[in-house]
Amino acid sequence: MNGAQALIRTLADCGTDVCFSNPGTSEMHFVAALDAVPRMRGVLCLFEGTATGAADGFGRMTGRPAAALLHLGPGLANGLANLHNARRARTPLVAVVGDHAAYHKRYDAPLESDIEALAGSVSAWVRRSARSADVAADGADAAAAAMTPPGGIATLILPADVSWSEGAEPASPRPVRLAAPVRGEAVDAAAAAARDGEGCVILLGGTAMRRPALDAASRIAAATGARLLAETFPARHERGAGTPAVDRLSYLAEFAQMQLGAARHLILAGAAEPVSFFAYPGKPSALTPGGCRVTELAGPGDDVPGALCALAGEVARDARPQPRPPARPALPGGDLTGESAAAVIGALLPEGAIVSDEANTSGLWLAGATAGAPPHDWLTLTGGAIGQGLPLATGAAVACPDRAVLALEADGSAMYTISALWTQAREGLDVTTVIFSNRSYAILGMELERVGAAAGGDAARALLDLSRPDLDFVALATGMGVPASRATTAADFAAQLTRALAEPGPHLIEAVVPPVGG
Ligand SMILES: Cc1ncc(C[n+]2csc(CCOP(=O)(O)OP(=O)(O)O)c2C)c(N)n1
Ligand SMILES: [Mg+2]
Repeated sequence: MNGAQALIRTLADCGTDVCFSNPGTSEMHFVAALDAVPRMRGVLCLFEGTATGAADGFGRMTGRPAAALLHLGPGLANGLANLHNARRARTPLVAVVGDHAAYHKRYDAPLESDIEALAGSVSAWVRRSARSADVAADGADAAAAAMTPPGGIATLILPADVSWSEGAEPASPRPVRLAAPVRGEAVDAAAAAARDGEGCVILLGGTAMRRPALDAASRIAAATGARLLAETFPARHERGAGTPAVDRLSYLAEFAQMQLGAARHLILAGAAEPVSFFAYPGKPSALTPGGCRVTELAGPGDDVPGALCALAGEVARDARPQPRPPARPALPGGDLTGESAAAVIGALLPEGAIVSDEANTSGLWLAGATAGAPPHDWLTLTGGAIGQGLPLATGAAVACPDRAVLALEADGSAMYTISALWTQAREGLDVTTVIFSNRSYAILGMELERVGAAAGGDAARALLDLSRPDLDFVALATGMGVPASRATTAADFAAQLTRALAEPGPHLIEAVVPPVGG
């Protein structure tokens, strides 16, 4: 057995049985080994950012790592932005990066580069496999490292000669360390803070954004009057009718400060202390109100659900969770805007849907319009690096073939990784993509003013404008095998979304909307 075959068998044994791939010459033995190990599903992605974003979506939905197969330093570099988002999401993910054979490296052939340096910027674990006899053990270690709480990226650098040399054998899966147990002192300190009632905010993040943690948090809030808020960009938020309601902290620091108000206590449950997304002249970077005491109940690598349940046991023994009642907006008529599109989505969102939200400014109304829709999962742009939404939806659909996946995607962001549509068509994935076509980098128009830059002149505005020519997303999608249509009224949009959700396979709707504030 050669190294590649042993590695792939081992990864599959460890639960890593999908590989989002964009291979090159140095990965050819890995590619060839896929036929020898049919348990590993290779999924072709036409850009590495699509492969890494899809692996992120898969990992967020399954809780186990997908692999991304990348071609040397340049392939890894193309995938880095979505690996950055995956790192922020704390998604378990194994990046397999092919490299030249060891003896070839000293010739400095054109694709030679510092892979370790690139990998180090996003990875919790990096190893270069030295021999085919070791590569399976390296793969097992990589899968375990990716799963080590809170979850992270394990990068295995795979030299071509390690792949092709014989003498390898599969290795067995490694035990994975459990999340750090609940700390009694932290629960006691949080209990004292929570008893401050309305003066206390509990900031939820990571695994606190799902059940059973959400139910425990809701009981604590019901019993004490403490307020629940969530981190701005959670990896995966379980929400909708029957689930306790938790508002997310606003992206805009001004609003986030209002939400935090004059809190005297901030309890962190799986979330970091809140900070402004960017620096703005004369504005604070840290958003914790002055004089507010911060108590960490549980960090991201801790047993966050266990800690919230323990806290509920202390302060909310008899309280019950407060589920959000079912409520859907009525289907609107009239113009198609971000607001009316959100109402249509809220009216039609299927039960069990997975939403990949990169709607950006056009998504302002989505949280409100979908809050009482049937239960669903909401995936957000954890690391702020745009171009995540379409790949993320692709990986989520591979992970959950029985669930409807909805990608709510801003036009500018869509263009970074538009090739994800082709993978959706190739794999027959049930993804409905809504492009919010406002023909602009609208948020940057707002940021131009917020940072206090000189009022945008024509040259500045031209860099934020996506017209001249207008992007034709219907043509782009159909050119990649995804049936598509364009909606310009709320009624069109409702009819097209109804149809897209009812039919299997991928669909795209270009929703032409005016820019927010424009
Ligand atoms: C990888 C990466 N490159 C660039 C940016 C800077 N950036 C932030 S928002 C944005 C434009 C977003 O436009 P669009 O996706 O159309 O959303 P809209 O603002 O129009 O709602 C850009 C270029 C970024 N966040 N990440
Ligand atoms: Mg836009």
